[in-house]
Amino acid sequence: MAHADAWLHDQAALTFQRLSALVRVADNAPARAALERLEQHFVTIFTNLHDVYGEHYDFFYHLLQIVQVALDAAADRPDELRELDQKRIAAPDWFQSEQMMGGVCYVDLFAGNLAGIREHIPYFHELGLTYLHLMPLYQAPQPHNDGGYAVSSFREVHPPLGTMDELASLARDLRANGISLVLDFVFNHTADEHEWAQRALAGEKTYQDYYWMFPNRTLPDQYEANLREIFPDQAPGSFTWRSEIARWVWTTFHPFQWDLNYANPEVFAAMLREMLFLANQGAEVLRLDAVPFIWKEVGTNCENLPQAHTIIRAFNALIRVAAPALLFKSEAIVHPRDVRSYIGADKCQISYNPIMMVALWDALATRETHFFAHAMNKQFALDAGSSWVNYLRSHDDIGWGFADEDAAELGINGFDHRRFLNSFYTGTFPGSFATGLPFNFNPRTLDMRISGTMASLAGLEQAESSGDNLLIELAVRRLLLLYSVVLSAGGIPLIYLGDEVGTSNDYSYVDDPAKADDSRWAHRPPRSLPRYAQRNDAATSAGRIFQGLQSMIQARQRTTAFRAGMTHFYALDNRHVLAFTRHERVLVLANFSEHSQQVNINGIMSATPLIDLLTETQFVSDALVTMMPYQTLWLTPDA
Ligand code: OTU
Repeated sequence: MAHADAWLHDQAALTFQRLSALVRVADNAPARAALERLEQHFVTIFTNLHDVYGEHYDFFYHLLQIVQVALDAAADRPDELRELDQKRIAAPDWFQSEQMMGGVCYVDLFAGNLAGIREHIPYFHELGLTYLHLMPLYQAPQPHNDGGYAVSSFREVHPPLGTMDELASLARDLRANGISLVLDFVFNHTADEHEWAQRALAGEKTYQDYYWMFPNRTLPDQYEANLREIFPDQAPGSFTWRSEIARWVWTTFHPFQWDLNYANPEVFAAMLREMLFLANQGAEVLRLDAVPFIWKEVGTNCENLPQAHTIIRAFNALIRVAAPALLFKSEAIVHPRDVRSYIGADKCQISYNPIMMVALWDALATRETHFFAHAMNKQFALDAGSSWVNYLRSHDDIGWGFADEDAAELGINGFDHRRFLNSFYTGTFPGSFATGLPFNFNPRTLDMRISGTMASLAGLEQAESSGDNLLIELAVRRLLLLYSVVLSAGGIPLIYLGDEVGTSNDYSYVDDPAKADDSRWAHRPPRSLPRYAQRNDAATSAGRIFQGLQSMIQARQRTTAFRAGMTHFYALDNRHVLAFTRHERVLVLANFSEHSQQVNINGIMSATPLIDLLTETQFVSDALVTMMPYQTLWLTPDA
């Protein structure tokens, strides 16, 4: 241990002694257990908080406050969740299981309200879900709230959806049915209607210090010189003038989303309180929204700074004290290096995998899989105790965030390739099957992202409107091909509900003035009654996709080799076919071309006969495997 570390450890031990005499701890067993966990995690808590707040003259006071928040939340934690804590401590790798299967939806769009979600529990079972992410359902400004990502109160559910008590009881019902509730923790910013923002607007200095505020353009101009614009179309710039207080307010996203100032330790304590409140309602995973942006330093782009990681580590350690069952999911849609930097047992245990998501859409457009294999071999493996959430699209746009270095190693020019992908997925590239929409074209950088549902991006929308059965068949196969990779690569697969029955883009958002300028609404369609009604009819595309996906999910859940970890990617001679092995037991082959292909699996999996887990048929092969257009095989030795 370095000298400075040893000094800090000694300080931590001394500090714990002083602090444990000052904190309030209820006189009961659970409170004493929380204090023990505090002692166990104190070095981590102390060193990380000291890193970001140690310079404050009253650091010890803030430390005491923060620790008290954790102990109070531990005391308030319902018994049932304490039992869950014990269960998760005993089996910390639960989320890496092959049983894990995720779904995500907006409460109102999928089921009207929370009561409607409860009624769909049998459906979630039918599909095989064990993880349900209900997108922001909190009180939010109307009608402009960035799809709920501007939160006015983390403690209140948006009234038309239900109440916080209903949410807590839904969490219990879901858990009783083997489904973990995932909620958003939108912690980079609050809505300008949040009480803190309102009090800041009323002139209270304490709350003005919760945010980033400037009397003139001097500092905003200095910061802005290096900032990326996230929504250049709808919300150019990163600061908003508020005449009520004559201040420029930092607003990375929309003007009504105010960035919180984590350089202020009171903000850390206040947000910890909100976070633990949600944990105690029964959320098992909190999705940390917009992680990269939580720390700012002039002269930097204010994304992915070291202190952002320190803050996550401090939150993580405090969670171990107050709500040990809870996991963090990182939402960092940035350069692969930075995506990976937030993941770990001591930071976010799980993370969206935008790296694989982008590589899959790339392979689908190009019919070539070498970039996929190359990028995944560099970027996919994670440390023990963490896992990917593998997905194909979310409620957000798709940005082509692959590493230019990785592309260059294969002779691909990143900038040109992004322009190709944008042209392909908006359907302007000749022969494209996609009907995606542009999102936030930036004329300065020529950057652009894509909106679209699975059905629209993979060609089903176009095929169905042509009525051509062959095209429909190809589109269905493309969808199942993509899911077959997401389900087998390692990590929690996540389906945006509606995609499993092939729902197309919903273009009606253009008629709603509150949504018209944000094409992401095209891929947030309401639950399609007719398509869900067809889900068991194999004569329909909805039925083909649903049944295909359902049986793949069942095959995944029967196969322990699909638990997280140990994925090795191969670059085959045949560039159209993607190949990887799982725990050296299963070989996944996926043909990304609409033509039959032959591949040689010699040297990857030699045992014969093999079983295809998808069709449960025996597969006697020599080294050469013939694959149908867009076919996937999950091959394992016939034991
Ligand atoms: C997230 O996304 C949410 O998923 C969005 O729905 C919100 O609009 C936004 O935060 C603000 O709360 O830029 O285009 O690297 O990429 O946080 C979507 C992270 C986004 C950002 C991400 C953001």
